[in-house]
Amino acid sequence: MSQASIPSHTVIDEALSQRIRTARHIVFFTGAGVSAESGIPTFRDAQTGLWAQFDASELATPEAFQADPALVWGWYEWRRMKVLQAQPNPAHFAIARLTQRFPHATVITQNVDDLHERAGHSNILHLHGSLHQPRCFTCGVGYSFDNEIPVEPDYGRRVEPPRCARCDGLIRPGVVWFGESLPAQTLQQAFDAAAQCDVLFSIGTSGVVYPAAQMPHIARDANAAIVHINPQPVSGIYSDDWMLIGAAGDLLPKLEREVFF
Ligand code: BJW
Ligand code: ZN
Repeated sequence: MSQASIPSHTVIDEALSQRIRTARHIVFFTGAGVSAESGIPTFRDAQTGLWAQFDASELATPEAFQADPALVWGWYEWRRMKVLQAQPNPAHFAIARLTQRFPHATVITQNVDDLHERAGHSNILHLHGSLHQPRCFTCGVGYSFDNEIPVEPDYGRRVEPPRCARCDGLIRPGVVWFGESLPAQTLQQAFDAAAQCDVLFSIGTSGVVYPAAQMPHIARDANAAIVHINPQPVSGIYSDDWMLIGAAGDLLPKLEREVFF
């Protein structure tokens, strides 16, 4: 097996169907592309991605938050409001249905939205945290949005972050910024699932952010079938991988129909 620029498997063939039907443990590893069809912007898509419009170093690092907490908090509140107004799409629902078909299924997401949960799946491994679970920057205690009046979804608006009830520190978004460690237990559970699965779907991710991007490599090393689903070919594909080109919201229901009906 070798790294390949042109993948040899590009359709849902009988070999893939067999691998899926006989799998005991399946992993769905998802990225921003899975929520794109719900209207949530990705990060690195050329025209529409967040990093095409915003500077990651000014918004997605602990240093950025310390330098200008209201800028960072306002931007994340804008994104949280977009998610609250969005609905899960056919990809989220297909993943939730497909997980029911296997003795073991693990959903590992890099996404900070809650659209997998709202599609009916309760036990999601969130590698990069959640927009919905902020915490104190100083002491780490969780903060509840329960009584908050949402801010307008205006991405230019600065919003002062709330204060911690315990130590009066600033409340920060509950996401994992560049240079920060991922939640250790969640990461270990994800590594374990990748190492034990028979098929890993890598869906809607550019696969450039580590350590999350290790998941397909760990699964491949354990002889799992790797299936990439993306409208464009992703880098780091191996010759034995499947690369299904298209939108997750189209391809996952199609795959479900072709493999199981
Ligand atoms: C569709 C679709 C449709 C569109 N259907 N598909 C050099 C080498 C290696 C590593 C490093 C390095 N320098 C620094 C690092 C470490 C760094 C890293 O990996 N950087 C790389 C970018 C180079 N990693 C970290 O810092 C991590 N921590 C860490 O390593 O700790 C140890 C450490 C300590 C001290 C110093 C250094 C290291 C933490 C990473 C945290 C990432 N955080 C973000 C932001 C979260 C908060 C927020 O939401 O604002 O997480 S970055 C951003 O990227 C976000 C995402 O979860 C993550 C991955 O993006 P994703 O999901 O792949 O989205 P895109 O936009 O990239 O791709 C979307 C894809 O969807 C595209 O392919 C489209 O084609 C496709 N698509 N429509 C299906 N309809
Ligand atoms: Zn505190």
